[in-house]
Amino acid sequence: MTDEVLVVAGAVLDGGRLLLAQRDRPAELAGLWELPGGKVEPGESPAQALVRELCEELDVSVSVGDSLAGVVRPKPGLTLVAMRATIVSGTVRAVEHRALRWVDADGLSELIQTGSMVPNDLAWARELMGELQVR
Ligand code: DCP
Repeated sequence: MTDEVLVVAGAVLDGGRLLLAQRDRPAELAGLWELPGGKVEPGESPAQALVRELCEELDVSVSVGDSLAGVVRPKPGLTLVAMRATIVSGTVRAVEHRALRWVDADGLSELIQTGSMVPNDLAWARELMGELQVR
């Protein structure tokens, strides 16, 4: 179905920290933090889409790993998945976001507790907290 939208988000973990990006749009999400990513385009695999989106949004090349467990269906026709991504070249910069930050477990916890995460991304919060805490 052409009106089914799949969004892939990247869990970029490096040295015990997770990369989060602060949205600049739309108004209801502006200022909130997310796993960067975007819509899978026709003909792309989710992994290919994530490579493209993180190049566009963060100006880095990534290799894509496995998926996180959570699958989010916030409304009919929209599905979000998250995949691990490792930076293979470049240094992240906020091309389309308001800001970027690397968080440890405490940093992620604070953003969750203050309502500063994009709501859909809370589906991955527990798994990501677990990863950050074991390090
Ligand atoms: N989204 C989300 N959590 C993320 C990434 C995206 O909840 N970590 C949501 C926000 C939007 C939808 O998914 O409702 C699409 O995300 P983007 O706007 O980031 O995707 P694109 O950049 O591909 O969209 P467009 O090109 O249309 O601007």
